[in-house]
Amino acid sequence: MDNVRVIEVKRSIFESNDQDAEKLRSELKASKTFLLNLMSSPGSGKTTTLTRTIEFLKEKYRIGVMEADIDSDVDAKTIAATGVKSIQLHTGGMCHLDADMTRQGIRELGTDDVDFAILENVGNLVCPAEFDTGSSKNAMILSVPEGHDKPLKYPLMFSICDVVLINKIDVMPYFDFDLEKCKENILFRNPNAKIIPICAKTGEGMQEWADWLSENIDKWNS
Ligand SMILES: Nc1nc2c(ncn2[C@@H]2O[C@H](COP(=O)(O)OP(=O)(O)O)[C@@H](O)[C@H]2O)c(=O)[nH]1
Ligand SMILES: [Mg+2]
Repeated sequence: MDNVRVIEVKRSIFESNDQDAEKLRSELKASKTFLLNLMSSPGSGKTTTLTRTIEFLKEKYRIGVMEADIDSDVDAKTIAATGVKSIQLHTGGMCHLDADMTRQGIRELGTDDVDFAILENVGNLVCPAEFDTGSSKNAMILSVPEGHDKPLKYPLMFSICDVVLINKIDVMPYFDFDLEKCKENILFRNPNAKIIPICAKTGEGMQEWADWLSENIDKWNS
């Protein structure tokens, strides 16, 4: 396969990331590009979920994906294989992206032919939650092997997300994971969170997730 484009994104020179994020959000709104910021710990299933999501939505939207990592281009190659536009962002060792780093990625991706842009943020439940990327919506994945207590341990991440996907529900029988307790813990941190249990491996729950995205993308781009 052809090599994907790799962009080295540099840390923001702006003092206020929040202001810069608001600015990026309004630029994206004006260009009718919905940006999803997808976060989670490493290995919880971001790339697998995105691959499935693209299958559901690529006929309806022009999709572009930014894969952020400290190094490597493996995720961008996986996404490129689905046929959508995909670029790799390298963060130079940083454990998150800020709004200006996201803007550098968006510039490379282009917005003229993208109405649904996705940022797969760096795998981490702490730092990415502290930096508004300018996204239209924030989503996170909590996978079953991580445990149902994580909303209690990483409050900020759960409180800033519009939607929480509970992934790997196929392995629930092998783990001491209480789905109801997990939902309760998420809602304790964020009473407005939309919670969708999914299995990225089998596709279970993906229709509900795709419907949630469609509704929000259409609202943003109208
Ligand atoms: N059993 C199971 N494994 C999954 C599921 N989703 C992802 N995985 C596996 O979890 C591992 C990490 O997935 P990946 O998408 O690379 O996670 P990322 O690091 O968050 O992007 C891979 O081996 C996937 O095949 C799922 O729903 N069920
Ligand atoms: Mg990944």
